[in-house]
Amino acid sequence: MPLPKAELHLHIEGTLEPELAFALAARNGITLPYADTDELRKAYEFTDLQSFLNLYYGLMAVLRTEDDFADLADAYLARAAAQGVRHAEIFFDPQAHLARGVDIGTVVEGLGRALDRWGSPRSNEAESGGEAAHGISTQLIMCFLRDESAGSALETLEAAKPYLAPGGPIVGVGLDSAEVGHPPAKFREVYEAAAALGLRRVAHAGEEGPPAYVTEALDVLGVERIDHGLRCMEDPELVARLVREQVPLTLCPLSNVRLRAVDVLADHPLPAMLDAGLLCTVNSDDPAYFGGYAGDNFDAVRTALGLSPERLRALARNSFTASFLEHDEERRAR
Ligand code: ES4
Ligand code: ZN
Repeated sequence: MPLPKAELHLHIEGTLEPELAFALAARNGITLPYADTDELRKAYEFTDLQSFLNLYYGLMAVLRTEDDFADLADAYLARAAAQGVRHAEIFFDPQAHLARGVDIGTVVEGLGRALDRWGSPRSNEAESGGEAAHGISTQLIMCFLRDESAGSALETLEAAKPYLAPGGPIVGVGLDSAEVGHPPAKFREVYEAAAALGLRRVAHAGEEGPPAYVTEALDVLGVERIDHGLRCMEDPELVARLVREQVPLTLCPLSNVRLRAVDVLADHPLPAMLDAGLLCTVNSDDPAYFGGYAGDNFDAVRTALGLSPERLRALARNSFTASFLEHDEERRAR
C-alpha cells in the first residue's frame, strides 16, 4: 500500500501523456508534428525550464473541449489514486488556453466533471469491484503566466469570477511559467485582488530564479506556500525565516533533475532541507514530462537519497499539513 499523501504541486496540463495527446489530436482533427508516441517521447529532451515550456505549451493544442479536459483530469486522478494520493491541489493555466480560443469555462467545467467523479469514494468503489477504494478530494489553483503582462493576469482573474465563489472549484491563485526576469512584484495588484476575494495564494519561486524572488513572493504577494523554493538554500537568512515561519515548500525532485536544477537525484538538497527544519513536501509538477507521478517521486527520493521510512512518513504528513484542507477534512483524507 503506498503512503497516503496529498499532492500540492501538479500542473494538470503536465499530466498529458503522449498516448492521450495522440487520442485527443485524432478526436479533434489535429495533426501533431510527431509521427507517433515514441517520437513524441523522444522530444522530451529538455535542458532547462524554457525548453520544457515550449513543448508543454505546444502540446496543449490538443485540449479543446470540456470532454478533453475531463479525460485529462480523469487519467491523472486514476494514476494519482493508484499511488496513494488522497487529496490534490491542481494547477491550471487559463491564459495558455485562452490564447488558443479556449475559454476558462470550458477548462473549469471539463476538469470539474472528472474532479466530481473522483471526489466521492463510492463512485470508484463500483469500478474496483466493490473493494474499498478511496476517493480523492481536489481543489483547483488558477495560475497566472509570469511571462505575460500584469494586465492579462487581472483580466484572467476577472474572467474567472463565476468560479471563485466560496465553496466553488477554484480556491486559490498561483504564478508559473518562465521565472527569470519576471519577479513576483510584477503581480502585486492581481494578488491583492485575489486576497480581497478570499483566495489562497501560492507562487513558483526559486526554481530557476534567485532566492530574492522567494522573499518577494512572501512579502509582496503574501503567499502561503512556495512552489519549488529550491534555491532558498543559497541564502541562510532566508532558510532561517522559512523555518521560523514554517512556510511550506512544494518540491518536485524528478522535475529538478529533468530541468537540470540538480545534476542527479543523489545530489538533491532534500535531506539537507529536512535537516534544516524546512517544511518540505514531495510532488510531481508535470509527471507526464518528468518521468513520474507523486508515488514515483517518493520512490525516487527513497532510493537515490536513502531516506528512512520515518522521513518518508514525515514528508507524507507534511503534505497534509501544508494543504489547504481544513482540519476535519485533513483527518478524513489521511
Ligand atoms: C512548470 Cl516546472 C514549471 N515551472 C514553471 N512553470 C511551469 N508550468 C508548468 N510546469
Ligand atoms: Zn510547477
